[in-house]
Amino acid sequence: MATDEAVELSPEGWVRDQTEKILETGTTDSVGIEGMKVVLVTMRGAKSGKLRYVPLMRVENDGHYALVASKGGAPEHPVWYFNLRANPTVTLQDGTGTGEYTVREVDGAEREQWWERSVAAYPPYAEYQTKTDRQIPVFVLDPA
Ligand code: F42
Repeated sequence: MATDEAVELSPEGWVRDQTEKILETGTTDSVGIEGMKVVLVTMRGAKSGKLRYVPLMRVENDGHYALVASKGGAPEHPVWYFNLRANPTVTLQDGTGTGEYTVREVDGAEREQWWERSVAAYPPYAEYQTKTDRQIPVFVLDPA
């Protein structure tokens, strides 16, 4: 992903603050939610074509990651869900390391397995699922 391009930050205060802290310190280990780890994903906007930073919980297994489109159990998908559907190549920063990944939404048994890993990494996801009728989407990132 091009690095000389400007990257947009979230308009939402607390998300923007966490993103700025990661950028200032150079590591995602400088932030977290109740002690649980966060990764920083750079993706391209579906409509604007602009690059965007989206911090998400860290769900990792054997070099692959999951991204959970929970939006705190909101009735609608987060906007970034549609960005990933349109542009499935991302950069992910975990700690100080970054890599390029191809994203795919998973279903069936594969989703179940990653959902269990996601809830293990961040237990509030289970509660978020009870708050909404939509099934919370799970993306898996494979190294590009
Ligand atoms: N959100 C999650 O859903 N899951 C997580 O695991 C998670 C963890 C997390 C950890 C730390 C942290 O700081 C935030 C965390 N969040 C998590 C919140 C997450 O980063 C997002 O803020 C949240 O999911 C809401 O996503 P959203 O994309 O709906 O955010 C809105 C507020 C937003 O950024 N809107 C932008 C804006 O400018 O209004 C839109 C940006 C955008 O992508 N625009 C597209 C474009 O083309 O550029 C348009 C796309 C379209 O189709 O309209």
